[in-house]
Amino acid sequence: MAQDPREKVFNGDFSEGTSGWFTVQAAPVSVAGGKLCVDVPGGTQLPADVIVGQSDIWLQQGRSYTFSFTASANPPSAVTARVQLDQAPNYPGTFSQDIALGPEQPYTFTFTSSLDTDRGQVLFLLGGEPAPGVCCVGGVSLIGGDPVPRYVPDTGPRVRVNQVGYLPFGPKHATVVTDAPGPIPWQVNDSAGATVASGTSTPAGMDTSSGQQVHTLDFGAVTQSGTGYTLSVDGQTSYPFDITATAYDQLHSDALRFFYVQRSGIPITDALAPGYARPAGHIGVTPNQGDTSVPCQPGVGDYQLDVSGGWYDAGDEGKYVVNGGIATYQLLSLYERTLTVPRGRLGPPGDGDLHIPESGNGVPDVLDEARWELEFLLRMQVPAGAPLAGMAHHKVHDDNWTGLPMPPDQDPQPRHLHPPSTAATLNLAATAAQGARLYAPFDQAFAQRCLTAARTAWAAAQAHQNLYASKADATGGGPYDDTDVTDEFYWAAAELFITTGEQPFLDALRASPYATGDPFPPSGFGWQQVAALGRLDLATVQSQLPDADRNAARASVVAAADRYLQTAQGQAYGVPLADSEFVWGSNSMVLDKLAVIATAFDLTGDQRYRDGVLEGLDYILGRNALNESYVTGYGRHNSHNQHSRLYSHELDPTLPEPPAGAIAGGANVNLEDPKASRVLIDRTVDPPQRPAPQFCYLDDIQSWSTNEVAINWNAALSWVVSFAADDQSVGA
Ligand code: 9MR
Repeated sequence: MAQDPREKVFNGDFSEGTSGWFTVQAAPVSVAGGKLCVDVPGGTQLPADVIVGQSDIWLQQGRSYTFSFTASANPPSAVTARVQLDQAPNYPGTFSQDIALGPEQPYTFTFTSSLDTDRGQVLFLLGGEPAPGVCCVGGVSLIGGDPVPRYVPDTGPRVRVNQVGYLPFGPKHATVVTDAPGPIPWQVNDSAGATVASGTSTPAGMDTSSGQQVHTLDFGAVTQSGTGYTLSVDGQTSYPFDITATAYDQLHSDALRFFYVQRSGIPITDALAPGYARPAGHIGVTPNQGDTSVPCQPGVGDYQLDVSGGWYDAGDEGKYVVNGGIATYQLLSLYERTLTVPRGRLGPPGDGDLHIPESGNGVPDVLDEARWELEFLLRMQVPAGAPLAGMAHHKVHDDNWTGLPMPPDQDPQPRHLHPPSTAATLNLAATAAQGARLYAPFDQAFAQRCLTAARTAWAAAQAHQNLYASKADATGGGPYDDTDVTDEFYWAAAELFITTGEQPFLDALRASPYATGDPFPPSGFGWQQVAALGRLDLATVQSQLPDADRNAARASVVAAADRYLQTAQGQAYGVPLADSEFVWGSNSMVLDKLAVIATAFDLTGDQRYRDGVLEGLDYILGRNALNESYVTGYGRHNSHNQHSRLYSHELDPTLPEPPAGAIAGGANVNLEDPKASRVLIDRTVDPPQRPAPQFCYLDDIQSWSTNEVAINWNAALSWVVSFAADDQSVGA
């Protein structure tokens, strides 16, 4: 049934689980049949000690509201239904009703709001009872006031370009939203307004990823460097863009510098990151309860580990070996690529490139930054003598979710080591093996430590091949669950073989399902699909791999790149994603596919691949349905409210925005957070209407499923932008 457009409560029938609802001391026991039931502890003092509630309720002063719900309590108990302002310390109310609750019964009340706010709350206060019990609420509805205005994104001009810039001799494509049935004229103007090129568009019909009628156009003929170009077509003028060989230079270092400000266990200084200074997080100083001596979860082990350091994963302050693994790999790979494909424009990665604490130590900064995480990954290994010795703990994070903002040094949550997993262990084996060969010229002892840890991890994973992290282990941190680790085995075997040349690792590669299967799935690679990482390295890194195997590996990379390019060619916005692939972290899926395409360029020198990479970046930087550059600080209209406990400027203006160069997760058709679900799905029609894939995005700090920052996403951005910035042939 279509929802009343004046409905103010989201998910009042709990059809989306507890999404949008919060609880205080009320432990959910079931969400079924349109209602939520919670355990209410006995012996609390005040009604407000135990709460089921919802925030962000829009109330208009002087308007009438009907508040209805069904509720029950067993044993019978006194509860209070309340509508109030979400403002400490008094939380002024506009409606409050005490109810003697027993068997399930419907309730309806009307009231006139004395509040005028979009920060209202609907609450059930369940505390103050001597005995424990179970309370249920369902069908919660607050109808009144004006209909909630539908969210309309600010998509700016209908001409969509890469807002950062194009390389002088690279491809230059744009997309225009228009119903025009036939080709229409376009002009590129320079910053003085002079027309430097013109042509006509190509109608592309209905673009299903955006639900728009679009044309595409190609202004590749413009090769003259300059700033402030615009593209005019169909009476619309694009956001300005540059044409310059340096288009990606600053982004290249900013994307990598993101990792320094995400560091745990070290103070961030203003000298190195102006505006981002903060004390060290999780170094065993109260109120922190970690990470220098973190106990295992009950039943996992009776030891503590020093797991300080590393990077905070994302907008949360958890640290996950699985995601730390792929992010470390990509930074190391960015460096390792330069050993076989010597840098062009950028010159070799150097010491001092990134202005980090280790700058000046004689080691390229990108290796120092990756080592910050690799040292943490090594600390996550179960020590000798303990059960599952040699495995890696899957993750360490807060026991409960904290609110936003949360400066890392102020996080009061206890933290625990979660059970070891085969996937984490193989992430450790792979990255430590990769590190062993890359750090050897700089620090032989560290390289040796890495190799020993990698071998130990590999052996432990062989002995425990199916310890899977649970999808349900998602309170206070993400699950990073994975029940297929054949790809992790393949990746680890590849890295160990490349580093050591030893036969057992080659045997493991040849025995893997990926020896014949394709490690490049249509959706590309990512933290859950890592066989591609092994294959890319087998194809590109010098090793004792027999020529026939290397040639086959190379052919598979090129074949995958061809498939990804084909997907991009089917999209009027040039993005290498199928419509079904706009899921959580979709921008990283774009970038990871671009890394495969870029590797095909390295292997073949075929310009089509290089162009494909650059066109893919156009999507990330503004040539998309939302006219959004997904990278903070880059492009006229860019994402800057990403979900983060560190950069919560949207909630507290004294805090910074995410640093320039931070990429947002991107469009996610599954809209897996209450903010995006509430704002983007139109429930006033039956069935509820979901936006087209590209519109499933919100630059809002609460939309973690479309708009978070994350280390694996910035690692992908860093890798691809390093490729783009370095290209000499198009940038001359
Ligand atoms: O990137 C992860 C995405 O692929 C998953 O679908 C999602 C839900 O499990 O989790 C994402 O990772 C998040 C992690 O669980 C916790 N830290 C923030 C990560 C980025 O949103």
